[in-house]
Amino acid sequence: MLDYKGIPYKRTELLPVISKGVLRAMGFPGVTVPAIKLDDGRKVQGSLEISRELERIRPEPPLFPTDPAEREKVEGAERWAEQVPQARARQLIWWAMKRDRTPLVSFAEGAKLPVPIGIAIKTAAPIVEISGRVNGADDANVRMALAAMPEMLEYADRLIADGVMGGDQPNAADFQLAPSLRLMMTMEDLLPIIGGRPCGELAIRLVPHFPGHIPSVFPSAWVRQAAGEATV
Ligand SMILES: N[C@@H](CCC(=O)N[C@@H](CS)C(=O)NCC(=O)O)C(=O)O
Repeated sequence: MLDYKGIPYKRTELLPVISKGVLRAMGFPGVTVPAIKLDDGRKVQGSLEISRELERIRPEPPLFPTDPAEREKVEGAERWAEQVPQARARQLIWWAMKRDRTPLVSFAEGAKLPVPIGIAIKTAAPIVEISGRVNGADDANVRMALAAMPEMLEYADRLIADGVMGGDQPNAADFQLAPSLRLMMTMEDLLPIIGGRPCGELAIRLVPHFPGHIPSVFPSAWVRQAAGEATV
């Protein structure tokens, strides 16, 4: 959204879990990223709050339609993307990391971390454990997220077909959805399921390069469900 609006910024990468303490120390009210400190010192936290604040400080190009009815639809899609795909992406990824955290290295490509990446990965077990717990990355939630994948992707495709998302100019809902789907597409199990669809193409268009690669990790029956194939 910052790039789209042409707002210059400096990006600070934080390690999961440790990020909470850093954000608190910096005076942010909450403990989650994304979090932005503006030039005037104001702190804005949460992706929904950030899209609105950016729209206020730099209205062009717009993230929301001017027509109130159209805006309502985009806000609804943005909220859905923040609540559903965003949360499920985290559960899927942390579940996979609990199994095998070696793929973490691939996600750190280009990141400026305070410790060498090899050491960060070796000592990441508690971070993975806590992140898994905080995000509900357990078998039940992951099975549910995978079983609900066809419905979720169909809903996203419908929003695109209805013109709420996926227009020539990206809006706040596009920017909310694309990174979550793109993150899911780093998983070998999910790339073929999401990739060829309109929502997968949208994710690639908005986030052409997303570091990270997770080899096949889910039981094949769960993947078949995610693909919408009947399971016995
Ligand atoms: N839905 C919020 C939540 C953001 C969120 O949960 N971010 C994660 C990283 S993807 C985080 O900071 N987790 C650390 C924590 O929950 O303490 C948003 O879109 O801003």
